[in-house]
Amino acid sequence: HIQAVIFDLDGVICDTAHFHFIAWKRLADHLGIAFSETDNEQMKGVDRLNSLEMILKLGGQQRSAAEKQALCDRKNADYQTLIAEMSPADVFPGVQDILATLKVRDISVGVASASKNAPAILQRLGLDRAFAYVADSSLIKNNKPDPEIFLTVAAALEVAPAHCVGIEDAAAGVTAIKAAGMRAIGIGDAEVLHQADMIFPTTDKIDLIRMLS
Ligand code: B16
Ligand code: MG
Repeated sequence: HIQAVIFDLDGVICDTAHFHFIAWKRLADHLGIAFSETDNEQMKGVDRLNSLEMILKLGGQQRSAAEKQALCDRKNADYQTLIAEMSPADVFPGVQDILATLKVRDISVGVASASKNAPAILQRLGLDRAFAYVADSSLIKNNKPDPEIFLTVAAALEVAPAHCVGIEDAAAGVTAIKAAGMRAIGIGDAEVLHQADMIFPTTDKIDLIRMLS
């Protein structure tokens, strides 16, 4: 039976996925590269440098390692301005109810976000003490779709992967959860997230009984 639920952050707990898109779109414009929401879909859950590589590839452009670092810093500065105003009101509907139910049922909760901004965002949302463990993505060697981050959180929670559920809005994230040997809940488009065991359109539509049984 399920003993732990591991949440992605961007797109599951709050709508930072939208801010990532805006910041990447601005950077792509700056580089003269066409970049759509469909392109962005492939980048969800993908770490910062690899996301930049995907955009450069779209434009058939190449940059040195130092230039890439500067472009990543530029995007992140822009992104941090966008998220600066976030508050507890930005927690997606349904999240607090799910956390309350899991607590009553004594089910552990963790966060597996590829974002280096995750701790700051959780703090702004008033959720910095809501999770037993939040992965430090700077310590993760292989990013989503690799299962490492989900396995790291499961190990920290001391729950075997077979007894964990992972919740993700990104195709790369769902792939990571399945590769970790966990039950995968997809939030969003059923076509994009077809690998998931269950898909709900938004976090507040999660059927907890189904998810946990
Ligand atoms: P940062 P998640 C991911 O967060 C985002 O989906 C992805 O778009 C972003 O590039 C990545 O974090 C890195 O974020 O630039 O803040 O370190 O969905 O895994 O919570
Ligand atoms: Mg996400």
